[in-house]
Amino acid sequence: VRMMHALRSGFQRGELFLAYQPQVDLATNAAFGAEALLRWRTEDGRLIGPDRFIPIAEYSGLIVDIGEWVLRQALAELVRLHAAGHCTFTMSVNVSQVQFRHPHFVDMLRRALDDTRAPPEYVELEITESMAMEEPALLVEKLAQVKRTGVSIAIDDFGTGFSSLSHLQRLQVDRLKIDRTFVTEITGSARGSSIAEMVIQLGRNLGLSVIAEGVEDERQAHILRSLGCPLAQGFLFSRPLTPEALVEWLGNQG
Ligand code: G
Ligand code: G
Ligand code: MN
Ligand code: NA
Repeated sequence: VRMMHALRSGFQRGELFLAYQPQVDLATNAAFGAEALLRWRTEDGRLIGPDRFIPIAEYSGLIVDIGEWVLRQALAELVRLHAAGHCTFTMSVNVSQVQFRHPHFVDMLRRALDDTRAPPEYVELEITESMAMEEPALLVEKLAQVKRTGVSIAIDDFGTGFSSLSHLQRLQVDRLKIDRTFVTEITGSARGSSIAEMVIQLGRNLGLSVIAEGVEDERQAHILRSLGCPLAQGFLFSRPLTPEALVEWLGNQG
């Protein structure tokens, strides 16, 4: 309860900010986009990660306002990046299930796109695999509405849930994100690499884009390339960056 109050006042005081982690094409290592990641710098200077405060934001309902702020912030950054000459850059934004289920979610998305003048075709929303498995009929319809705004959809943490093939086919998703745990296991156990391999294969068979997350070293990148994984993000390429550092990092990429 104390953290909930601290989060509410911290949010109002502007203590939340976004970090942007570049996403790259594995064939060339060139960045094509970034994922916006939420951070909380508290009054006393501590940095708190989303894993700790998103559940509280969801439980308290604060996530609806925070999520709208995150979306608008990320869309505004996308517009700045395009204006700075990175005109095909994409922006991925995480969406909580509480936020997504809110009856006004699609209206909120449309207004945010209109107000910021962000081009929807360069915007991706990330929903988790556990969300993608729930309430099939409602979800299919809502995703269809979201897709009509022009944004694309990625399934985050893919491989941790149990999406059936037929269910996945009914959802209008565009991309699967291989969960970091399967990337970590790729150099070790055969089973770890087989899950990553399965997701890459699944993406190919269903005509979906695939991105590996949490890529930390060259060995992992090499194996992913050999498995035919097209895209990646992780510390090997870059940590999440401030907007200024992202622009500088993109400049240094040449
Ligand atoms: O990189 P990081 O440790 O910040 O991410 C931890 C988790 O928090 C990830 O699962 C990520 O998807 C989630 N996350 C990061 N930013 C946001 C956000 O803006 N909204 C929501 N709902 N989840 C986020
Ligand atoms: O949305 P998602 O849960 O996938 O968020 C990605 C999380 O993983 C964020 O917390 C981000 O900071 C973190 N992350 C990004 N790249 C790496 C990496 O290479 N290694 C590890 N351990 N974490 C990473
Ligand atoms: Mn994510
Ligand atoms: Na993830």
